[in-house]
Amino acid sequence: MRPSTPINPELIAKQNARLEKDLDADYEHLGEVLARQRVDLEDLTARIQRLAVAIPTWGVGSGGTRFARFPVAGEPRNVFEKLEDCAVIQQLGRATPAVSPHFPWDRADDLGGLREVAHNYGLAFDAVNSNTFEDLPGQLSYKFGSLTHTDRAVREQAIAHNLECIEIGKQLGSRALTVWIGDGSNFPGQQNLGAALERYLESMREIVAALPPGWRAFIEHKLYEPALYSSVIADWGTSFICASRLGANVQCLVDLGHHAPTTNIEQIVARLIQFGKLGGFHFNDSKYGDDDLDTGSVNPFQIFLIFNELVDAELRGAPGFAPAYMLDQSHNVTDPIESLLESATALQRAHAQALMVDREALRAAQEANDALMANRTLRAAVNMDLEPAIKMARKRAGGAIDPIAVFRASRYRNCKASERPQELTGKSGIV
Ligand code: LRH
Ligand code: MN
Repeated sequence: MRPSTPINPELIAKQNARLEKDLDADYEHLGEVLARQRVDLEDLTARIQRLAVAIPTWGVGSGGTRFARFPVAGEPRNVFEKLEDCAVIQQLGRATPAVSPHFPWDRADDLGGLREVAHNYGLAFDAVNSNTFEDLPGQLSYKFGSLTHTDRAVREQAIAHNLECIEIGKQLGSRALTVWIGDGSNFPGQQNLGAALERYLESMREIVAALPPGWRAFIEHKLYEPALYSSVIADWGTSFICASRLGANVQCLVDLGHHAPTTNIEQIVARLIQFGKLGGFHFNDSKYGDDDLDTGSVNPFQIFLIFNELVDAELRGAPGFAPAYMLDQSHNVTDPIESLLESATALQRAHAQALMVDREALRAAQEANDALMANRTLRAAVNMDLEPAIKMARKRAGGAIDPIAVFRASRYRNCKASERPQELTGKSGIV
């Protein structure tokens, strides 16, 4: 059954028709350039088409900071409207066939209906995200933590929520649970650092024990925020040790914004691949902290260096290599749909450039300690203009050659603005 399409397919066809001739010429030229490097453009384009990224449901709404939130007109008010917006991103960009939901933000009484709606949009559910960093009315508070709280009753509440997320995920066809906790402390001495981690492991054992066969649990580390002195799962090392202790189906999730600014994240990725513990990513970009900016908008070279490690692992068949690629961004000043379209393309671009790395030459330069030639070999790939291949991959998959132009021409945002009246809450916070 053809997925239902929020954007009129004729508009995509009309816009593509105007751009096709130039694209074909650019594509042919790129083919000649790559042929001289013994690279088959058709093979590259096919590999670009195979990259699948999941959209965070919370990303199609406007983000915010602790100071304020400026909602975009017509932002989605429930999970069904979020799926509709995710379907626009998939229809135009053809790189995001899955969504990563967050509970209770995406709660729905009819989960079967939710799964069907997603299916009708051609969308599957990637990892479900639990939420034990916000209080719900009538619940014990997570003010002093959740899975690591000193009070067993609070830990049990947090464990039960994660088990509920697994149950929801099973009904949605998901096969992974992402566990990020904000647990930690704001003062030296406030928390017994060792005991807190012991409580974490004790709680996670109960959650991991409830994972259905074939499921994975992703541990997401974060240096700071909301805890401002110590976070229980602050870095990849802690995440790695816990994942190693908790079982083969427990892996580490790397959110790019969860590291100190100068951290060498591509090396963390290489380490996690080496030891079979790379579960997946929350891609975004940042300048200072967990800024959740658009992927590739600040430091596109870093995304390329990460994909350089991923492609290397893919080509050498690294054992247990099956990372989940997900975005996790917060859009404060752009249209979330446009930002997510551009971010998915940024991942396609980094992946394509990493596929262009002459790995034989790189390995030879590395073995010969020819630092300049090694670095030059990488930069040669990142300096390649592979846009014709990325556009052709999109067009051949039924998408728009220029998704942003089609999105704007569709006036989708305008019609949602009238369709989805907003009650201005004026409250701050990321969602
Ligand atoms: C924490 C985080 C986590 C999500 C939340 C929306 O900073 O990255 O992945 O649960 O953002
Ligand atoms: Mn994240």
